[in-house]
Amino acid sequence: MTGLAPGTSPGAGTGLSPVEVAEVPAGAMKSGVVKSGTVKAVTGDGGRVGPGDGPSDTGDGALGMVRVGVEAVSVEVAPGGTAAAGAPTRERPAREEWDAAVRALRSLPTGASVLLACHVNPDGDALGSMLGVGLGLRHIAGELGISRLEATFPGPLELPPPFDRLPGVELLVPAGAADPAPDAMIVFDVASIERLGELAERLRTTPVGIVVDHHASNPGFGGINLVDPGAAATSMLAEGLLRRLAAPLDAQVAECLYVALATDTGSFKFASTTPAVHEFAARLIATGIAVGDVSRRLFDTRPLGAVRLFGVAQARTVLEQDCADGLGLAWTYVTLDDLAEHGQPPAAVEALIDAVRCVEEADVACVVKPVRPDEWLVSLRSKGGVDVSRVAVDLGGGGHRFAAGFGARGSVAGIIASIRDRLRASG
Ligand SMILES: [Mn+2]
Repeated sequence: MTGLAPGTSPGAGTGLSPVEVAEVPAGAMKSGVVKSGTVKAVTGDGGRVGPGDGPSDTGDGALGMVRVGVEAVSVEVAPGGTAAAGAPTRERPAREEWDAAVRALRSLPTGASVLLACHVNPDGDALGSMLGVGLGLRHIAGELGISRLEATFPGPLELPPPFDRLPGVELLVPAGAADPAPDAMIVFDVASIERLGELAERLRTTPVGIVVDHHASNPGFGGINLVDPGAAATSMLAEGLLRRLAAPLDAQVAECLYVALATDTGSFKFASTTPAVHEFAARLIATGIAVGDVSRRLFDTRPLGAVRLFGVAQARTVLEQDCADGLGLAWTYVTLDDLAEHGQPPAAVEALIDAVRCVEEADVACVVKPVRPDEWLVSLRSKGGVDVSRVAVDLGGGGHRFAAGFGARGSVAGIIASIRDRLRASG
């Protein structure tokens, strides 16, 4: 119940998840120049600019992070990662991969069943890319001989707002009800096959398995891999596939792809927001989508109870200036009682970290969120001075340099003390 839903973490609502931050849009976390003046890029693969193959030829390749807004750490493109004028360009995905995908989808048996899937606890990019392709394929289903077309993701079929209003949600079926043996399966924004949960086996056994993704860590676990770590969102690759299939780009398809793009670029704020991202957005907007409404739903809408809850939690933010060798730690927490008092589900506080991250005096931000009595999920963010993934890994979680998380038990004070210790150790 929150307008912050794009930020819903993979672990939201599922209890303790050490992989709160497992979902990493490429480019989102390109990090920044910090006090030392050094430039740190999470990866430096990207920035290819050139003629090339449309929107997937873009971007700053990077390991990114999780969710909307979360990733808006300072952004400074690493010089080594940017495209120098005249730098050689490399097509990604390779033309052969695109050709193989198009050929496979054009060669489906008559009456074929196609199953689309995205990662567990899907975010805007996962859902938007999947449903955009679903709607696009539906337009040309007759031509491709597709008679059964379904979209799904692992776990319970629950869509946090505002994603429940995406065009194409009628394509969604619970994983258990989806075709157990589709003729083709296309998966979106899935960095590793484990992120497909109970659907992983279906991808392994389907005659045509296509992976559409932009995570730098993607090992290429599909039969056909349309993966570009330089793309700001999976939706850029999704559009590349639709375009090659000559599927029409109407406003419904475009809205899905736009939601995906806007969420994975943090509303076009992250370093992954290249000229090609804006060009792609322009083409999507040109279809007539209501950008103002979509943006408001995505980024600027939350229930009154959540607004008040944020106020309460923000008001008790603590600044520990001495932490992390003086870089500072700002932290706050929310309890189950807070949620109950304001009538909010745990997912309502996903974006609270973005508010805490605003604290100018601290490099590190932390929010302790309740799961159940004595169980917590802890979000950590850094503006660049501290590798918070080391803290999170040390405490049983994971993530990336500037956005990480872990599950914890015990008291808030105890959890903060353990973070304080690690910050000292890693300082
Ligand atoms: Mn993504």
